Amino acid sequence: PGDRRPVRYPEPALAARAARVLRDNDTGAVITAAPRLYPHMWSWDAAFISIGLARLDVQRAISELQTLFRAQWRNGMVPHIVFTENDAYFPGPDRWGTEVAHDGPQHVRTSGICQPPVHAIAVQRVLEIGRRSSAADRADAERFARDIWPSLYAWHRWLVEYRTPGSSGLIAIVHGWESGMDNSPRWDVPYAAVQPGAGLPPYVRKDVRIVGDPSERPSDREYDRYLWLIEEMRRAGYDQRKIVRNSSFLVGDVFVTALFAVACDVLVELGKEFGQAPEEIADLQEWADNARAAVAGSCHSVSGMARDRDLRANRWLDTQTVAGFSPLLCGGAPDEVQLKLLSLLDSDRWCGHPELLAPVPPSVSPMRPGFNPRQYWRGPQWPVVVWLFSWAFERRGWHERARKLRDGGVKLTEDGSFGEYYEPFTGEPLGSTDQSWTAAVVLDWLC
Ligand code: 2M8
Repeated sequence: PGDRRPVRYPEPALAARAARVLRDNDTGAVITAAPRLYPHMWSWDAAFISIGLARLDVQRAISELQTLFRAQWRNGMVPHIVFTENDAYFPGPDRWGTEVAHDGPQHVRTSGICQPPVHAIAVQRVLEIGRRSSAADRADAERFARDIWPSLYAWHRWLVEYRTPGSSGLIAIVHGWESGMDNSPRWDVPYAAVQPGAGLPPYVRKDVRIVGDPSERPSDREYDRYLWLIEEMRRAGYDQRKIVRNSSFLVGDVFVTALFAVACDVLVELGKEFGQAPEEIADLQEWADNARAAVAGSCHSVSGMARDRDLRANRWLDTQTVAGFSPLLCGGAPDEVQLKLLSLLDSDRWCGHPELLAPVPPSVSPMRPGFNPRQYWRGPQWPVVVWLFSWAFERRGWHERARKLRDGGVKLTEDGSFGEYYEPFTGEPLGSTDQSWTAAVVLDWLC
């Protein structure tokens, strides 16, 4: 495919633009996830943002992660949003009402759910970059990695203690937002069972006013369910045991589980290096093994693709999305399954689809029914997802594959708009532009 977009920045100019996006989105206290659509700190966005920031200013990268972890709940949960004063986003802190929770932080307002545990990966990356920088950056990054480790351990322990119900071993989410892939078709079946009650307080969406074309966002029907789940949790006082027991949505998330496994591996490496408690390192090793086994155990016998599990209905969810490639992130699947997944990833159903502008995995295969090239997590390509696979492939020693994904990611984003997500055939940026995590992963690729 030729170039379907008018503007194409050479790499140095693209890096300069990415750096400017991060600077412009800096409120002084946090880098917001996006200038208008997401005017707060999001948990997994902050992790990716810190990786990009480290290329510009190691100190600033460190303080971003410190800000997120200062909002960590006393039980260990890292909340999915740390709110700023801005009120342009819904649902904001009043709707969440996490003040009713016993475990919430006192000094800052947060949401009451979590997001994928990619933070250890970010800490290790900031450390690597800091070490290649000045002597002062090296010393700061090392001190930071040592000091934040117990908080990362507590976060991982929370996921194991509260979020591994049932026998699948998968980490459970209680809201599609916890997956980070909000309206992915992965969640259509479990969401169909969520019946918003008559007690759902009225609300007005703000996202559709900001994104020009509302069809790029989830539907109102989907939002009713998102808001209903929050209502259930608020009524349960954000008591995790009650939520996991009763909420109308409880799904073992295979992508979160794979990220957890590899993040535990990273924490083991950091823990050994910085002399952390051996029994905690042993816990992490065990959690990584269990999570990897759960991911491998979810693979479909024919396609090889990893599956989520609806823990309310007790059944596997066979919807095929990019999350099906989760075993490639963390390893642990039998060789024949891994080979099957790699050839599927290369095939015309995924990265090898002849019409793609950039050969990186879309959120849903263009060959699947229900694929929608413009709709959020139902088809577009997401640069952060590409970054995760390229990072994991590099770590696994698959350098050529990692390089191809990185090159594809740069091709996707070289229009310099830093879209939240991209239409896979035309490369049109969709959702928000100047999205911080897109700028951040581009910086990491280019520097
Ligand atoms: C999107 O999610 C938020 C809710 O958390 C939203 O749509 O309002 C997702 O893409 C999520 O993964 C991301 O962290 C967040 C901020 O970029 O936006």
